[in-house]
Amino acid sequence: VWKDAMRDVDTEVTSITKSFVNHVQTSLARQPYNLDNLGAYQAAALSVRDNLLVNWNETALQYTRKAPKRAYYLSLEFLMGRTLDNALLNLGLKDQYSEGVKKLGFSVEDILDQERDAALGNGGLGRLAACYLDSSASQELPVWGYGLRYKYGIFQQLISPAGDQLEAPDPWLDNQNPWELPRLDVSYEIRFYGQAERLGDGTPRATWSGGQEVLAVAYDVMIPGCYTKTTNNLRLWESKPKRGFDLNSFNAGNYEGAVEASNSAAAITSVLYPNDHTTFGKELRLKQQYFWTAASLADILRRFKNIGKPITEFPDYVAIQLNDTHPTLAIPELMRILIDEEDQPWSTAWQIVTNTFFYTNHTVLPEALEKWPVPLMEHLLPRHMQIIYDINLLFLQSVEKKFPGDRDRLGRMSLIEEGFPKQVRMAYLACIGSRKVNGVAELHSDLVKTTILKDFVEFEGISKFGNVTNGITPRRWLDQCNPELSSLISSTLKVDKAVWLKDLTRLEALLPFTEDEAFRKEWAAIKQRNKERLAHHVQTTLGFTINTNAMFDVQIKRLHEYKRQTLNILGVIHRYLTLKNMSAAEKKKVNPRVVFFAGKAAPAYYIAKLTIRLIVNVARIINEDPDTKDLLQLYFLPDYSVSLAEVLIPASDISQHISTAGTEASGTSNMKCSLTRMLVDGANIEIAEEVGESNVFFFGHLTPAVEDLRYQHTYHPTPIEEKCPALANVLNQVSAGLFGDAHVYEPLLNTIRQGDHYLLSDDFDSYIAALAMVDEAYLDQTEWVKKSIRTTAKMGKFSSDRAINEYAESYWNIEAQKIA
Ligand code: 26Q
Repeated sequence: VWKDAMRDVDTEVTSITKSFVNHVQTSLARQPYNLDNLGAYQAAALSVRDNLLVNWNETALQYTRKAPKRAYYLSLEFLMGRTLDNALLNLGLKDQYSEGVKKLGFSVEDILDQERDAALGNGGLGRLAACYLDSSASQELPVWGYGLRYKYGIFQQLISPAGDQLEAPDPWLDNQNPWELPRLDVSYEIRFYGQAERLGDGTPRATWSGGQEVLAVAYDVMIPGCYTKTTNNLRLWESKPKRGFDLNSFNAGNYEGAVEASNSAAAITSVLYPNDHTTFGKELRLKQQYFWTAASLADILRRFKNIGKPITEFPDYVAIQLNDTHPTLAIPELMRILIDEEDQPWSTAWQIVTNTFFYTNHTVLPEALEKWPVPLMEHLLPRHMQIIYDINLLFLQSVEKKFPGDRDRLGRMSLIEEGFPKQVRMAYLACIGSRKVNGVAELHSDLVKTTILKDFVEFEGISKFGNVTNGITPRRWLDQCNPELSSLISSTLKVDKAVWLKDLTRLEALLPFTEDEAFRKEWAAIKQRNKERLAHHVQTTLGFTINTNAMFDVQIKRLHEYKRQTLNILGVIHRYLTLKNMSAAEKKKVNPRVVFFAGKAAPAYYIAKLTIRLIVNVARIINEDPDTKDLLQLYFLPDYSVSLAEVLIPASDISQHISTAGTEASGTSNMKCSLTRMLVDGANIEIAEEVGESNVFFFGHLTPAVEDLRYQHTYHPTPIEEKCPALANVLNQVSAGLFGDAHVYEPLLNTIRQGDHYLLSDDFDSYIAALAMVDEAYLDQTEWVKKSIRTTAKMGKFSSDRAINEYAESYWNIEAQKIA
């Protein structure tokens, strides 16, 4: 255990206050006596950083000395959130720092609250990457992350008076970032455009010259493990012009022209693309992808070369995980390096590549599979386009050999989709260029194998395709955001959190305590205080007064049609209309409910934005209605973030995961909310397997039915009035202007009336029935608390430690390294 008897807390507190004051004076150049909270945060962060640096240096040194096989996690998104609290907890220094800053007249909560989120991600995929970094370090695995240092993270969401989402920039680096270490000495030149010419000397080699060259400069972020010295690295690249400005234009008096190239270089890492699932074909996005993969590969190769082994042994020292198809250009880029620069034969190069990469798929929605126009690729990356054509030719030849004469199959499997323009299918390239391919939940991985990559399973064999069910880090999502629950667990189990936080299956030992009344009371009291904490937060930030004696019902995730926030809001309206028709006596039996929504919509996603507007305007009417406001409240909390999630999740009684069956790859907020998720999709099924079906509320059609239902919608449509009168009534009320804006919502409502691709009309009745069962269950508070305890007790499987160990063992073949 980390907290051994050698540590003397008093001495630690003294040295903390000393280092704090020292940073105030020397790093911040300020006086300790009139320091504000922001200054105190900066001093505390710099002081903690000193601790991390020692471990980080030692970890790096040991990896260099021992040269174990390492894994690299390539992700365009790392949704890290705040760092200080997490670092203090992982170092086991939270109490000491709280004590130290208190002595200096500060409160640790106020200091922690000064930090801005590092929001370099859209949602699930980016947060997963952050959880995996925490788990890798905590499991002492030699894993580095590679990403981009965006100047602007995910946009800040504002809600206009009319209820529309507005976007504002997120200049998160404005106050300086104490957690990053600029490595101006680590940089690479990255080429774009230019000409590629094959040597035509009987080798596959070519030259690539001309075009634009941009510098990639490294910024390192320390990733501390929990109760271990291991402190890994997240390396983020910033783009910079190779030269400051073009002297010729400058001297000719063309000042704008002189800085044009340098501006276009800096633009590459200026902003995170705020779209999940769509928007392909944008040149700047493709530039980001190449810039980042090329810089990361150059860095990995340089490190490998320092070991002094032949290049053919590269896969024995390096595993590279592709987080979705975003880094797929790494495959042709490594081919280019091996062939053009290392002079390897094609087959050797392909052997190395296909033993190095691993590809994780995060979606089976066909419209979300990444494709890039061939003309754009040819223009931006001419050499890579040649290589992709060569890969495709050899690949299709081998397919033809296995399935002679099957022209359809060749067309289906080609890396190039025919059309105007032709497009490169990135998922297929990632698949054939990788050692293994995985989905992110059992159901999803089965769908990958039977739908989008079916032909590839038939060609390459099933053993290449696997599953690693997603996980979340219990450090942030239990210990950090719910400290009271964490202490209750430790004291009840009589096990230090240093143990159970790193082996979450130990929570099973809580099961017998479901029968312990005192324990249940304490469990419920903590939930109540978490609700009050959320209510206080909403009161101070938005000015709303929330009924904390109600059930808290949350749906917190990106806005997307497939996630069906619309089903939820239409359900809320149904509840409202039902309440309006109730007698006073009937109302007495109703349990009050507060419904929270939070989440961002992609700025160009019209239907998703309209859903937000509907939620906001329904909330206005409902929350003001004297007939119902004690029994039903509705809030849209703007600007959902990791930090807001840390307040919302511990306060939730029930969370809604209600995507159309087969559409949500996994979901991860379903693992974070303490109780009850709904619908048979993604990882929900595995969650139910673990916690027991009596502790979740399933409803709706299952995945196999979806295709048939959609066929019916298209060829034998039934009017909604007939099929689902309750839903028809709700839609009509919205159309009639019950929530204002009579005509505004028609495009949204029409997605249900016509086509109904996400099957709201098929699932609405059973959704309402499931909500009624939730109400019913909530009335029996004793049984409800038992459900809550059982769910938490059985969450062990969903620790990201389990997931990362599966990657380490079954994919990367890397081992834990003890840092002495
Ligand atoms: C790609 C190309 C161009 C522009 C944007 C994109 C892009 C960006 C982000 C495409 C997809 C994303 C993010 C996807 C995402 O978050 N997927 C979610 O991943 C989670 C972790 O595996 C799963 O739990 C969710 O089910 C899945 O939706």
